[in-house]
Amino acid sequence: MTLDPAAAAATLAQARATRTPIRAFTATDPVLDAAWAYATQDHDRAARTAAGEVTIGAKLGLTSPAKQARMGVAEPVIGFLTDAMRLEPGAVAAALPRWIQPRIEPEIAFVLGRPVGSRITPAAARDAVAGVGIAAEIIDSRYADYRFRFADVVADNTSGAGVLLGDLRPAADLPDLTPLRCEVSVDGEVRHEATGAAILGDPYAALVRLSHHLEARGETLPAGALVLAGALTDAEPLVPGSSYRLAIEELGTVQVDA
Ligand code: 0L1
Ligand code: MG
Repeated sequence: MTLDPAAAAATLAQARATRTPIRAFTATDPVLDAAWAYATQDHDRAARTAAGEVTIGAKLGLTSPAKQARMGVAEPVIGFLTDAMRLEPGAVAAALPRWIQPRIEPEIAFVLGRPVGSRITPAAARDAVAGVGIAAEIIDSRYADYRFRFADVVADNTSGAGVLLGDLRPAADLPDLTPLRCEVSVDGEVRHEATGAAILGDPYAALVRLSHHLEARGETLPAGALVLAGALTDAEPLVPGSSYRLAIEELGTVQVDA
């Protein structure tokens, strides 16, 4: 019998709370599918809501070839963001002990100017965004050594752990995000480079994809919701004492001292 999604969500919550990584569920149950995975994620979200967390938006993951290749999952994944995940850059060092194996990655962030709940075109996706900015996402897989398959990582809320948002610019100022250059440096050394096109060919395509997901689930994100379009590059492990600089042309930088 397939593992109960409520039980899987509880196991993941326990892993998070005790900072003890677990084995991927698909290692013992390889037929677990997307429906099971999103049902598990929904249980996790309901438990967090019951504990007082407020959903503030959504995140896409594995939207770039660099991340798909590295993680061995060839399909984008979608998770949720809550207010408890928002962090200021100066708070990261103190927060490190709450994670198992944290990594940091550069993202393009959108703040919606109007609700999104049904399928939209790329042009409508641009029109739906009020503000665009750089974000640093902290991911922290609850699976040992980040070994998982599609269903596992979706169930684990796509490894979501923290979000640091840089300054926002009016989206109308930046109609084309594809050429913007991104650079990730660790302790002054450039480790990763990409452009906005790394995200599904166009970061706004991530919002189109999210709109399909929301419509299928009968869910709407309101104006003001935060959407992370996915990492432009591979992630870097957060090592205590190291400094991280994530920069995207026209969008600014996020600087983190771990
Ligand atoms: O936000 C992301 O790109 C993470 C998706 C999950 C895969 C991972 O843990 O890197
Ligand atoms: Mg990410």
